[in-house]
Amino acid sequence: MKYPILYSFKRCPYAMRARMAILLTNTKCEIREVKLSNKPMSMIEASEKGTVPVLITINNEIYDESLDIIDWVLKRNNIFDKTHNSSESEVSDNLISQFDKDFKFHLDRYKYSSRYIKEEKSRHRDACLFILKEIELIHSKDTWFFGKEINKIDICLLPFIRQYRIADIDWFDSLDEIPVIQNWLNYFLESELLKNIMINYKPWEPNDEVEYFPYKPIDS
Ligand SMILES: N[C@@H](CCC(=O)N[C@@H](CS)C(=O)NCC(=O)O)C(=O)O
Repeated sequence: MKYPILYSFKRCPYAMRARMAILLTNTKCEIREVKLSNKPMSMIEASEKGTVPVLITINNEIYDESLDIIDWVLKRNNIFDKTHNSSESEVSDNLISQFDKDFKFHLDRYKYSSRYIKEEKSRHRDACLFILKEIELIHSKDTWFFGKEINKIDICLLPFIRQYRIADIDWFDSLDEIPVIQNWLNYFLESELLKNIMINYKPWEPNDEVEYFPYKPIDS
């Protein structure tokens, strides 16, 4: 039996969102953990831009953007279909692209400030906070962004907000301007979902025994 192949990296927020979609739809894949400093030749041959995640379907179609992987998975099993309406879908798509552009831009310059201009660190931190404050106002205040059911927006945004917190946990936790975002993130941090996508796989080498993801279905 052949399964899609997923090149992934445990802590990469893009790979995390792809793994969440794969886990929630229970799309069995062969997983290949990538060490970014030593990318497998077969991954570069499939996608020369050299970023994770990369998904190769059993028909040899290549998806090398996390959102395309999520869409491919959802096309086969749209678990989010009935959980939000079309205006929410629009909000969702807009916020996801804002995150991938603006939030990520400032997050990199805040989190990895040594690679950028040091003095600008707090400016980038505040630019991210500004975006989070806007989201605070439109969040359902329920478990997930649009209510009780998890959606694409949750899996796409939360890995980046997690990274933002990790840059300075005490500072993030002491903020009093974004209680809804903090609750949302905390729920995610304590979830089975996060636990089940953060499995330690050793970096893949061509002759290794096949490892599968999901490791086990989410509800077992
Ligand atoms: N737009 C891509 C971005 C993927 C990306 O930048 N992944 C990072 C890891 S978080 C990466 O692979 N970087 C390549 C490297 O560090 O060599 C996506 O959504 O999949």
